[in-house]
Amino acid sequence: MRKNYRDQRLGEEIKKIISQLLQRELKHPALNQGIITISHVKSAQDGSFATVYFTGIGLDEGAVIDGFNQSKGFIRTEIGKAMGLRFTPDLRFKVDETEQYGQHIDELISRVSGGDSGSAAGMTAVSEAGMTANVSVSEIVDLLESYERFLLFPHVSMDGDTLGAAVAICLSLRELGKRAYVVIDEEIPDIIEFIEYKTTISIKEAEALELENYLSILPDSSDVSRIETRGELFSSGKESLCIDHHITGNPTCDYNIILPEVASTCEIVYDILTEADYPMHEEIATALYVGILTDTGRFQYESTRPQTHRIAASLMEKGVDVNRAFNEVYQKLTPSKLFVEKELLEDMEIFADGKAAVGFITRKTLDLYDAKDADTEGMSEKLRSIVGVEVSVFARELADGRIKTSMRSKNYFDVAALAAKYGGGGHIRAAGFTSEKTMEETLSDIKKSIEAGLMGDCGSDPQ
Ligand SMILES: [Mn+2]
Repeated sequence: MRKNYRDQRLGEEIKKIISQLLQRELKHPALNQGIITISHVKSAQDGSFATVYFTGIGLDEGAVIDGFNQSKGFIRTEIGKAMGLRFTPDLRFKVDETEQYGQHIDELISRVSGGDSGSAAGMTAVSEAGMTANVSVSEIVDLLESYERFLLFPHVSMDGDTLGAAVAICLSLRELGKRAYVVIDEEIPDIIEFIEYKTTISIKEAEALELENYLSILPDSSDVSRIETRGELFSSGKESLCIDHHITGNPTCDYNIILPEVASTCEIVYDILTEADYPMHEEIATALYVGILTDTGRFQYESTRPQTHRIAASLMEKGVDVNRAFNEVYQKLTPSKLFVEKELLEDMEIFADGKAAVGFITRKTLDLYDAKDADTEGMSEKLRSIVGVEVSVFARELADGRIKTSMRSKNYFDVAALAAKYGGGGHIRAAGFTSEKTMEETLSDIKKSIEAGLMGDCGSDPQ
């Protein structure tokens, strides 16, 4: 019995992790064509493999299975990391054709078509995109009105959008005389620390508060497992509200507003606070602005809408110091990082007639400059940005000696397909894998593959 229970738990864990990856990291085009729901995961008796059953509306099922298989290496690595497994089961992907299938589909259809998309006038930006929202902006205003106590929970690996949204709601509610706190259990990243505005408390502090009948709010994620250690606190609220812009098939809160067409959660929060006519002073506006700034890559990602700029303009009118925000977020280069970059550029190689660039960083280099792994962030993008380069590879040595590569492409090369050959995965334009080989071997293998790929199977120059 014990074993069965464990297998079941394993299946549940895997389901949760893949569902989460589907919302964020898995950007394989076949996995983004509709709403894919992982219905259940069955783990084999001996734990050697697990079968992942999925459902969804309007899916090209064959393509979804291919997409999953191509991303399998990445998915398994993430499962291994999340669960601390020495051996991660192999994964098989199947369409869920059991009786439950019809039920899931009905559920999904009602969620997609039944949501109240008709929010109040003036909410055009949000309501246009509001097909998966199951509560309207004005219903959320009513919900906020009906509570006096609030806890806000930014997701783990905190970013500007989740923190900005939480802080903005918190400050605005406080202006109204309500009690609100942002509960965190990790350090705030340096670059967004300045929008904290004394809103955050620890789990312990939250537990010490008298917070009867509070509303739990989850900004920028619809998956409660993304708040990890704060889960219990979250679920002890009377009700829960999720405000998010990631595609999901599994909203888990009592009230959900999920608008995948919107570039950032902070834009949705802007609409809510505006609709409610709640206070939006300079600090609130700054928190929202930083969320929008970071989630749109400084208004450069294709998710950026005209309305994104209109909201940003309106926030500026409320006093946002855009130059300060820029300096706080983007002018924090450390000497260590720059020295590491110097080493990268010194050994960088451009090959395949200038269409590919490769660079690497060893442990020795990191130690030499007292640099952290995070200091190598953005290096594959840097290599890709070279004129004429279509595909870039950045390899770094992990603390355990393995080699982690990240690959990027510009226009046509499918790096996800290439990564899959090495047991990795990712998106067409951003993918990676981890290798047990030496740095030299890894780089020489990947260079050969890229040269071959540029001529054939991974995509060739359409010209
Ligand atoms: Mn976001």
